[in-house]
Amino acid sequence: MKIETCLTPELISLHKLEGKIAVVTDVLRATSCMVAGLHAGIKSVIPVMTVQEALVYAEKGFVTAGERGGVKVEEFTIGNSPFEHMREEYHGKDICMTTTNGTVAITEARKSADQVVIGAMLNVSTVADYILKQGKDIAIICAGWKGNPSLEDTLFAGALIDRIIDKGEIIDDASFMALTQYRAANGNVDKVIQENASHAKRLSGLKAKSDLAYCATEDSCNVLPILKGDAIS
Ligand code: 3SL
Repeated sequence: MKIETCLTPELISLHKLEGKIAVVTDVLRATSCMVAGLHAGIKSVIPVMTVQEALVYAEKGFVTAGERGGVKVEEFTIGNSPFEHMREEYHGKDICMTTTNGTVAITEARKSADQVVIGAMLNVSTVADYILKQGKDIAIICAGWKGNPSLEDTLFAGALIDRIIDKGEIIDDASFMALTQYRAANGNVDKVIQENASHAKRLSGLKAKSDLAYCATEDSCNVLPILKGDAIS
């Protein structure tokens, strides 16, 4: 099993995803919302690129979710905090979601990957177990922030690689960097993110500080969201 890491969606054209499983992550906060929401009881999530596309789904009765600049889109039902996605009133519901980086990464990955799996710190071991069972080559696709790599997504890549490396082979420097960074965090992923990640600082300014600790928690949700057609479930 070969392991590679794409640090931002802008670099995706440098990776050949055909025949591979793409594990897409946006720890702060899009994929954490998906994982937390599906674990809590949401039925499915349709990721789209634009607010306009999501509003078309709203007309069909979908719950709409997401942000621009970290702030809930005014016309949407909910924003991009995992705590909103876990609310009981959305259990059993289909959600349409668009975010600045996370849904972009998913849209890019699905163009050529064999399969798209949604990963977050919240479900990293569940994703690792699945990857080990499949035994296929994988590409970890980090959402980053507007074209730049992000610390929290890189740490997720490292956390996943740490769990599968015994059965796999790293084939790029980004994967080695991610693994090294994760191991250097030495069990303090939450602290490392809160003290150093630029997006953590941004979210603290938006009064989303409680999301940070939650999204940095490893393995609180044993769900394996996979994109099937247009929907993640
Ligand atoms: O960029 C994204 O996809 C979002 O997760 C960003 S935010 O955390 O909601 O600001």
